[in-house]
Amino acid sequence: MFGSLKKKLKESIRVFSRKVEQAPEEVVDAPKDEEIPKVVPDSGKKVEKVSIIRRVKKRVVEKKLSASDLESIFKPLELSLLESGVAFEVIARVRKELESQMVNKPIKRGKTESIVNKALENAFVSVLMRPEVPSFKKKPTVIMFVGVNGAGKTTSLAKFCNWLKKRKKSCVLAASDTFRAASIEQLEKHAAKLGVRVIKHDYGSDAAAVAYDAVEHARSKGIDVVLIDTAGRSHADVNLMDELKKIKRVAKPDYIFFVGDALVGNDAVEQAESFNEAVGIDFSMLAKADVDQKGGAILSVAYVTKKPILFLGTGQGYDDLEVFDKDKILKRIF
Ligand SMILES: Nc1nc2c(ncn2[C@@H]2O[C@H](COP(=O)(O)OP(=O)(O)OP(=O)(O)O)[C@@H](O)[C@H]2O)c(=O)[nH]1
Ligand SMILES: [Mg+2]
Repeated sequence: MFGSLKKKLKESIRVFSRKVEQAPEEVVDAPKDEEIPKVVPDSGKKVEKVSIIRRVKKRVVEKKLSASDLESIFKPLELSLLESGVAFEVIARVRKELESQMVNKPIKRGKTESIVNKALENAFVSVLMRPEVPSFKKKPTVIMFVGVNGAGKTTSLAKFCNWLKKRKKSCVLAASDTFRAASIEQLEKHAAKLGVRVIKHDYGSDAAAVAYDAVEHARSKGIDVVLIDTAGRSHADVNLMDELKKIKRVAKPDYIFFVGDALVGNDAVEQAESFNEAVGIDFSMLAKADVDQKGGAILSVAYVTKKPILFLGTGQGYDDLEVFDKDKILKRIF
C-alpha cells in the first residue's frame, strides 16, 4: 500500500526542499554595531574573541518564503500527487496547508526537509476523515452496496458480513444484482461459506423486489442486518441509476455504502461523487487497497464527498477488511 506514492513524495519533498534552500537567505538578528560589545582598550584578547563568536553565530540562520516563492516551487509535489491519482481539491488543500505553515515563517537552514515533511503530513491530516463506525443496533439495519462494474462490491459485502458475524450480528443477503450473469451464484457461494441466507429471484427480475423481500425476511426472522448486493453500473447510465433509486425507495436502506476500486485513483473519486449525487452515500469502502501503490483514492474520496471511508479492502480473503484508520494511513505514507 502506498509504495509508489511514498517514493514519489520522498523524491519531490527533496526537490522541493532543495528549492526552498536555494531561495534568497535573510540575515536575521545580525548584530547591530552598537550591540557588539566594544573592545575596551587594554582589555586583553578574551573580550574581543567573544564578540566575534557571537557575530558569526547570529548571522544567516533562517529565511522566509513568500506566497509566490511557494507557488513556484510547489510543482514537483503537485506533479507527484497528480500522478498518484490525488484529486485536484485535495492538492489545492495541500497547497493551502503548506502555505499557512511555510509562507512568511522562519525556515532554519538545514531543517527544510523536516519542515516540509511535517507540513505535508499536517496537510494530509486535514484531508483524511476518521469514520464513526455505526453500531448497527437498529433491527434490521439495511445496507445497500453501490458502485461501478467490478469495483469489488460483492466481495466487500461478503467481507463485511463476516465482520458483522464476528460481532455477533446475524445477516441476510439480498441478490439484487439480477443483471450480470452468474452474479446470484457468486453471492450464494459466499453465503454458503459464511453460513448466511440469500434472498433471490430470477435473473432479469426486479432488483427492488428482491431487496424488499430480504428486508421482510429479516423482519420476520429477527435478523440484525440486511446486505443488498446491486449490479455494477456507470453513473452515466440513466436507466440503471433509476433502478438504484427504486431499490432505495422500496428497501429504505439505513446506509448506502459506495464501493470503489482504490486502483483507479481519481476515477473512484469521481464515481463516488456521482453516486453520492444520485442516491446519497453514507460511507465509502475502497477495495484492492492491498494492490494500490498510488493511494490517490484513499487520500481523496472522503475529502471530496464529505463522507468518510469506513473500510479498506486489503485482499481477497474474508478477513482482509480494515476499518479506516487515519493514523495507520499516515504512518504508512510518512
Ligand atoms: N486484491 C484484492 N482484490 C479484491 C478486493 N476486493 C475485491 N477484489 C477482487 O476484485 C474482483 C471483483 O470483485 P467483485 O466483488 O466481484 O466486484 P463487483 O463490484 O461485485 O463486480 P460486479 O458485480 O461485476 O459489478 C474479484 O476478483 C475480487 O476478488 C481486495 O480488497 N483486494
Ligand atoms: Mg457483484
